[in-house]
Amino acid sequence: MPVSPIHPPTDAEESGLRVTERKSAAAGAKAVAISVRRSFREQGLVKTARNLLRLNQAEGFDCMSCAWPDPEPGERHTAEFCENGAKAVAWEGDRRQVTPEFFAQHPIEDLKTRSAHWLESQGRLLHPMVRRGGGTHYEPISWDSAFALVASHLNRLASPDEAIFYTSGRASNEAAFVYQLLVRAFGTNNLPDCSNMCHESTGVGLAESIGVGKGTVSLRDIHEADLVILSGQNPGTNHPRMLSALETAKRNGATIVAINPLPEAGLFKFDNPQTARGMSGIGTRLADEFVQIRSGGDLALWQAFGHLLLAAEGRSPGTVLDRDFVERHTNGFEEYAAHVEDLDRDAVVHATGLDWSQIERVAALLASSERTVNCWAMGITQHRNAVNTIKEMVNVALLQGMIGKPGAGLCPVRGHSNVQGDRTMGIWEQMPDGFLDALRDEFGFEPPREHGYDSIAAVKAMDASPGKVFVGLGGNFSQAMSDTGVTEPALEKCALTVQISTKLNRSHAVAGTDALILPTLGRTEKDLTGGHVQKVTVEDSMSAVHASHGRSQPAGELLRSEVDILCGVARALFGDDHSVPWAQFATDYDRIRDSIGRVVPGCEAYAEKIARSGGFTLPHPPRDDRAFPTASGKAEFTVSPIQVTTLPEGRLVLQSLRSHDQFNTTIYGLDDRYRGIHSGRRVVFISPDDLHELGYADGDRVDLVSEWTDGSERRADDFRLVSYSTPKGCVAAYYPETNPLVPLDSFAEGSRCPTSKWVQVRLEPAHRVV
Ligand SMILES: Nc1nc2c(c(=O)[nH]1)N[C@H]1C(S)=C(S)[C@@H](COP(=O)(O)OP(=O)(O)OC[C@H]3O[C@@H](n4cnc5c(=O)[nH]c(N)nc54)[C@H](O)[C@@H]3O)O[C@H]1N2
Ligand SMILES: Nc1nc2c(c(=O)[nH]1)N[C@H]1C(S)=C(S)[C@@H](COP(=O)(O)OP(=O)(O)OC[C@H]3O[C@@H](n4cnc5c(=O)[nH]c(N)nc54)[C@H](O)[C@@H]3O)O[C@H]1N2
Ligand SMILES: [Mo]
Repeated sequence: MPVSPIHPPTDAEESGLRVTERKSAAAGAKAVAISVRRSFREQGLVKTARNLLRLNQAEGFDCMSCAWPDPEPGERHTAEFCENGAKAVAWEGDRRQVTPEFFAQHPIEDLKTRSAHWLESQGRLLHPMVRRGGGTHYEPISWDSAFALVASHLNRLASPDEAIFYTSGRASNEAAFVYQLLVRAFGTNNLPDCSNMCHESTGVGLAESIGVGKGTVSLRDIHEADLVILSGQNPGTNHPRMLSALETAKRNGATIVAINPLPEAGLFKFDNPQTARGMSGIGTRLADEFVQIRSGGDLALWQAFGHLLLAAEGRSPGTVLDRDFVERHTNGFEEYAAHVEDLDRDAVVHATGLDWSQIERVAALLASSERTVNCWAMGITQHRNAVNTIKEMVNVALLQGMIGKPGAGLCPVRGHSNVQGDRTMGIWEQMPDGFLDALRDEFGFEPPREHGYDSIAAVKAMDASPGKVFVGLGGNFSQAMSDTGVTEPALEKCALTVQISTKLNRSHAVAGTDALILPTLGRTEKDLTGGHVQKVTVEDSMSAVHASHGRSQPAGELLRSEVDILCGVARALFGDDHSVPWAQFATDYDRIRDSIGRVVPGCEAYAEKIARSGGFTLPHPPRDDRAFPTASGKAEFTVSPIQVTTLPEGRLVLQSLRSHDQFNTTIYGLDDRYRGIHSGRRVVFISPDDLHELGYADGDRVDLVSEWTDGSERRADDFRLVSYSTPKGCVAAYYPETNPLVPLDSFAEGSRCPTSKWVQVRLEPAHRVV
């Protein structure tokens, strides 16, 4: 069943696409120059200086570009930000404005022809807008009429489960708490979120193995580690402040191992712009060992590490394993040991594409390490076997007791700045009963117990039965989700779509019959809801919760905070005689925090704790006490088979990833400096061997065709081939251009995270010339 090619609108500048040498170091003076220049252009001089100095300071605002933690208040630099954080701040501080006149000039059909870069580059959304009855244009609407429209649609649904409430990971804890409360008071658990496409596999894998779905380290642990392993992540682009932590670890004598199909610049050398060494380009070398693994080979690799550690322990008993930890704190060691003893070495070499000698070298580093920190991101979570891969990494950590001791632990590196906090606050389609009971006791209504839709189920439901209501608290669902060719029409089948957004994106153009755009304040902006300055709180990748104070002048007078908007919807829906004090929540966020303190585990006395400079860290039993809240009360060793996939002749594995010039679906610009790509995004990175074997040359243009097990095919057309250092058989291209290629049913077992890093494709000569 072939699906017609999808060619989302491309920027005119793409015709100037240039390819140069890739870089082998990240940051440096150029990064600072670029961030400051971009800031000036978008925000002007005064705002730039003010905003950059407040970024990640104790009394400033939390950077929205990633979830990497801040150092202790006394240990922060004057400039605690990175190039990409500065870009995110400048992007939000944009002086350009999307006015009602803009929407009068640009019918929705026109918006649909525009590229992601163009849409977001129009500036900040300023006015609530509505499209009625499938009309051609968005028109202005008052806030009260907008709230009434949402309420009337929701009230008309046959069941609350006909509504879907998506969250992107930027919402503050207060907004997230109010949102899930609104949704559950309405009567559904349909709370899909971006985490479903991101670290869901981590949450599931860690919860099964150690009883808590979050990482076990603090920033200090990274500084004190003697071995840091970076699997499936590109910190130079996506978590640049992590490079400072790695630099500190390195200075303290750590060894760094990077496991990645691509030699990402930030894995090798960091020119820290905060230091003279960095600015002069001398910098700090990072990875001591680069393991250029084939896509999806990580489970096999970690099983081989387990095998080799056990063998090393066998040779010199008492030197490699932490027997005491294994005995006291774990379950299932014998089965695991028997399974990995029997390792199929050929399968490992085939799955990973690595030399056995390199695997042995890294295993020897593990064996001799007293303190290992293991970090990972999307290169691990977005695979079919992601959950088992994470559990396999945990197996190795358990062997050596690398949980709950200084300088060691598991470090999933989160994506969106508050994605972890949103989950803590109840944004999840399957919150446990304890949380729902607490919600009932606090607010006096019975929350629904049946699990709701995750992101995939949401698309299927919208597709299968038209007439639903979709609400997006931030994000860009149409582009973030897999299978664009299914997701977009599914959204368009809705009776109402509501997007609470800061900037224009494609999800505003692929809209329901009725559609609302509700413009909101960003994290950097002063929130004067209720007539006084409000702060919000967020949680970072290491479970530290702290306040964020927006200080800059809002982009427009009509903008409302997310909390205010959600309370407005709730009041229209439930009236003022409701068991939840919506009106008070909207005027005083401390009231929300009081409730958070009583409902959310670990947040007792929330308001007082976040008043402290630097905030507080949520409890984490495995990290704090080596206590494992699993069913057995112990950390679980698990046994997973190694599955080796052999692709048919001429087929490749495609991974979709981020360029240096984007934040998820927000495209800041068309360059990917470290990988040598300029003025274009429709590229495929491919190994010279594959080019040769398939009869193509660097610079050729191809269409990508993905092939799914049911025989269906999906196409994305016109990409330039770029000869690149990537394992044979593994190619890479950017997200979201490649999302049309990821079948909706291609997801990780156990977590249902789309397999954005593993899609079987073939290349065809481009049939369309741009
Ligand atoms: N500037 C910026 N910052 C961001 C974001 C952004 O878009 N821009 N996004 C934020 C979000 S939401 C997230 S989730 C994070 C994403 O941060 P990352 O996870 O770093 O993002 P990706 O670009 O998806 O990169 C995945 C990496 O995994 C590697 N990889 C792919 N397949 C495999 C595999 O099978 N095995 C191994 N070992 N590696 C593999 C790729 O080569 C690539 O280096 O960043 C956050 N921060
Ligand atoms: N193929 C492929 N697909 C992927 C991925 C991949 O690696 N490959 N990665 C996945 C991952 S890890 C993630 S997290 C998702 C991301 O999915 P999303 O979180 O849905 O997408 P974003 O691009 O981060 O959302 C951008 C929009 O958020 C809005 N926004 C920005 N700031 C704010 C704010 O403060 N408040 C509100 N209300 N709105 C705001 C703006 O309107 C902006 O256009 O995508 C996933 N999709
Ligand atoms: Mo993410």
